[in-house]
Amino acid sequence: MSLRVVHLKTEYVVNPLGLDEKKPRLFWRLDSTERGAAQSAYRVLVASSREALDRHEGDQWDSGKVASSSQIQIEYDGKPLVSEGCYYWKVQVWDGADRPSDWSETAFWTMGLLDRGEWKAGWIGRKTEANVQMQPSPYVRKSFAVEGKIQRATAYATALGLYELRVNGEKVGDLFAPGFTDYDKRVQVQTYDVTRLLTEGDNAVGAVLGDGWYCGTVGFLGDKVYGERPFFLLQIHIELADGTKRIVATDSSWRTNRGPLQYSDMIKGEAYDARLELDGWDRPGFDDSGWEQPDVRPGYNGLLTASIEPPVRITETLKPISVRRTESGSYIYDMGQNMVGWTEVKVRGERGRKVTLSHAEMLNPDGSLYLDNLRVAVQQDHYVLKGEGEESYEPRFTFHGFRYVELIGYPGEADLETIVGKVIHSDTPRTGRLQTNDEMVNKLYSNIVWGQRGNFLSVPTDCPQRDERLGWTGDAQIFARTASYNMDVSRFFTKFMWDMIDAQQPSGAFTDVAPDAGWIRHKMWSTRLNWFAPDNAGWGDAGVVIPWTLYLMYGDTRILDTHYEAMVRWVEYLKANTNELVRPDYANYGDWLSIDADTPKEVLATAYFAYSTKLLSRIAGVLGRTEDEAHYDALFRDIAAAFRRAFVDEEGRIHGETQTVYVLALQFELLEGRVRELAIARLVDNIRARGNRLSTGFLGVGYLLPSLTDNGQLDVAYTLLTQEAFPSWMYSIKHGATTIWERWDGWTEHNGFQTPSMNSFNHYSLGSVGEWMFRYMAGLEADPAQPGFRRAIVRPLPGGRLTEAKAEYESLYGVLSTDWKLSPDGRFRLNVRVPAGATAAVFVPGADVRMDGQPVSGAGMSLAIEIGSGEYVFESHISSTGV
Ligand code: RAM
Repeated sequence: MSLRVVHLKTEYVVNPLGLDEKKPRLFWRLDSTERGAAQSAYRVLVASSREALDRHEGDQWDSGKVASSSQIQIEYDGKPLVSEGCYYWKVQVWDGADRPSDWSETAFWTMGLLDRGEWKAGWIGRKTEANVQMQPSPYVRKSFAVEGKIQRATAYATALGLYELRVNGEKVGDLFAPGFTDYDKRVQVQTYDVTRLLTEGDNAVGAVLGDGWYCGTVGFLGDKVYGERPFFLLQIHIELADGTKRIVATDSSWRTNRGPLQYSDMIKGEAYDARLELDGWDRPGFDDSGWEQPDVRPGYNGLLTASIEPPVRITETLKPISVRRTESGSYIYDMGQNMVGWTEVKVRGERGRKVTLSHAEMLNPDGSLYLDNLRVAVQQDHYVLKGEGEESYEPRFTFHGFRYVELIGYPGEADLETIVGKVIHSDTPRTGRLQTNDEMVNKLYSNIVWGQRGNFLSVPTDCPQRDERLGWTGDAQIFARTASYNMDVSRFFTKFMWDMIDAQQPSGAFTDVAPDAGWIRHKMWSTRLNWFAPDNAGWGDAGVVIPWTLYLMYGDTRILDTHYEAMVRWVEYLKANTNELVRPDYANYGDWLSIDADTPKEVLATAYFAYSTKLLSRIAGVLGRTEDEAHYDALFRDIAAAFRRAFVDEEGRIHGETQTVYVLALQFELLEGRVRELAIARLVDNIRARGNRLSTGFLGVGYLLPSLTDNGQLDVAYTLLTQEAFPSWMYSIKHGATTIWERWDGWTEHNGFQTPSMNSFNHYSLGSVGEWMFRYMAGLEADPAQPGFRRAIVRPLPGGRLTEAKAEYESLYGVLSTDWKLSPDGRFRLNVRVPAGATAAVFVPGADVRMDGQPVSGAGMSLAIEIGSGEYVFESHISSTGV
């Protein structure tokens, strides 16, 4: 048998629990050692029991044999799915010669509570303590008995705030649940299989509650943005072997108390007094007679939706690389990496002793922690010892961005074993890897990945250290493509799109920040921050760019369909706010943090208006809305013409004459003919006049190298990539950067640290060059006509000081990779691997192209070699004049 069906996923996840999608989408991969492996047909069976499926009975859905090569985004099309249903499925495929495969292994998914009426539980919380500034974290608990053998037990949990669920002494679930949403509109519900944690007889369930984004500090927006204090909602559905069912739900029969967590705030850190621990509180038999009755909130008007976002987890533990004792007796650790998460400390000492962990990204020249850039954030955690031998502590509802840790008040001698750093982020599986012969380029790529790890935490945040950490949409859209090469962000951005939709204004404007955290609703922008507008060019456009990116990378048409009307509203909003299709100059962010180059805001805003409109036309086309496709294409052309009339002269000069105006005009296809050629020359002249240096900010930087490369300037692109003089990517690396800095001039030899009020050393936006590395340097591109890498366009481009590069991307079909090497004598060798079920069009640079040793006539940069799955070797000869 040549084909094997493997790696079954439902809604992008292996065996997900608690879905609320009525038509979940199914995915599988093919495993084959043969070249050109592809399926010609498939059959999916979905059954309501494992036994039925084992008998090959698709009592829920039998797709029948479907003549199709599709392996991704297969929509379930069977009987209606019911609340709490558990569905088992498997697939059989046929190869090109119509030979059937074996059936795949069985996969499954479960549905959550689909009907609001099924929620019997009440939202429980603990009353605010008088005269306490920062409130202690409530502990809630309940003991209960189960009579009979347990067949299946499922917990559905969420909170307005954060929760850590405990069942019979064990922690259930992940960190920072239920995640950040606009709690006025929706909260995500997590589903857990707790069958093995419950026992016949006595049980206990409990939770620790945190303030989180609901009532703790959110960025610079203050605290209590959504509510006063946290509330918890839980239902455990228990099915006994005899068929009886029972529900354990939060209500007034639970008990609550304060515990050791004195406070725990995202932005202000945590304090934990181990002397106040409630030993055994989460186990049966605990005496809670001294605990209080919780109060039950009247209800909740928002939506309870199945959790979409990938859970937040500790994904790595880092050991410090050095430690130094300061004069004051504290210890300063270097973790060797700017990371996000928290520190765990081991300590032994007398009862009541307080140990403090303080976190910073950089050191001052005198070796002390550089804390100036935190604004009002306090990256400190305090632990009071109980004094009973070795104790260890790590926080729970806060996180920090840091490379250096100061350990204050430590009793005894601290060493490298005393602390570890826990790396925490949304656990989006790694999909991309990239390596070249150039150590600095490799470091740049590493910094880009760390920037993503440091900032994808429930939402794509701008930075992880100061009082900000918000879902800035401009940062997200410019980095989305890079992010989607690095990691599987399908669900992460699907969730974020709901945040954007929830924040979308009645006018149609998409906001700068999502969830908007009350910024607009509470009119904070007009009082506290009056420069804020809800429709910034390059920010609001995320509402179109992100769905398009998910379509390209995952072939996801549902995201386009679901948000189509919202995207139309955005474009129509922009149109209504133009002057003959030119967006006026207004107080927007412009090409944020560009360096010594101010891009006129009306140029930038009109260019982005054109871009969103063009993407919308393409999206309409994908969805088969041909009239809209033509309509928005015509609108795009009109905007482009208006752009040229308003801003471009006959000599190809664009108003503002910054690199960014040229880059956007070229990339968004706003120029034509000779003027276009002249504009390219002007862009190159600008770069050269600056000594081969860039000047782009957040919006220009992502397209800088792509627009140069697309327009015959690959050598200039490579020069910028490896430029080491200020400003450049490599400048930060030369000065020790382990993440991407917010600003090109975050620290310079001449001026030291930039303005502390805005000087993050872990902001991913300027790392959007990662996209170019994958798409152009390594040559791994998605074909929009066959998205999700069903057909890849492989076009590697050697240049500059790079002589070797290899990259892989784990697409939904499996691993696609390139590996190239350019020898000093011009011999070019390229290995390409294409996963089963996918194909590739390979463009080989140079002349005398050979595939697997055989000459291929006509092949090159303008004529592709079409290949199926498998591994291939290409060779060519590149003359000294380049590709
Ligand atoms: C800064 C944020 C973010 C950016 C906005 C305009 O405060 O850090 O990165 O998008 O401003």
